[in-house]
Amino acid sequence: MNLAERLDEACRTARPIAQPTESFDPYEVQRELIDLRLKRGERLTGVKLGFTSEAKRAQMGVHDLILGRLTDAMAVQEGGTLDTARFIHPRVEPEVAYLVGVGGTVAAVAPAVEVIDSRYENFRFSLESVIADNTSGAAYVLGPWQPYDPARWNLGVLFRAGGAVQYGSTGAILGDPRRAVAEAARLAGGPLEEGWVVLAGAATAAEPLRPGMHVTAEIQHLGSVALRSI
Ligand code: OOG
Repeated sequence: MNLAERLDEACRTARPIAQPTESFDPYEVQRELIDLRLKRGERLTGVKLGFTSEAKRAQMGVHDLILGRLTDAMAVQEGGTLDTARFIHPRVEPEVAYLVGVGGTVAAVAPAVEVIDSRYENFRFSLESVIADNTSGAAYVLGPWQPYDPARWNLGVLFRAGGAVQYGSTGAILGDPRRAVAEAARLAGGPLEEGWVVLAGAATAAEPLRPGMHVTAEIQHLGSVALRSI
């Protein structure tokens, strides 16, 4: 099996794989991996950025922006329940989501929680191998869309995951999270489609997602989003 097929199987069976030893083009493997999913009937719903905050770069020891793809199979309903048995070693992180409007503009903004789950053993990877693995993307939940106000970009974030509480700010994401849409279009190698979601990257370090947790991300002026795990 090639790397895309190994990653796809790891994702479907929730069994991690070893780091690749062959050489590969990271975004090309990611494209092959997403193609396998689209062939099974999944639909693209947007993109996600990774390592946009210093908290995440420091946690994972990686120092470049990365882009992954979102599909409808990854979307979880607000307030919904996620079965952790579907994943290998899932983690959750608070994010800001943007809704892409006409011509790559920002149509709306929402609080979001992303579930990441590296398909590699011990959640360890190189920049190249995490890109191939669709940047650890596993699931996401969006709160209600709010009108986008460009003046309100540096907003406080309160993140609760089980007993863990973290504080952050949306200003920690690329300095100003509006840059996320421009960076996402650049890394995607083309314009973002109207109606797509852009997850701008975590505002804090990720927390492990275990069964029986209540996870909430509350963003100043934007409201909150919740998720439960079993
Ligand atoms: C890679 C994904 C990072 C973020 O928000 O920074 C990411 C990982 O940490 O496994 O999604």
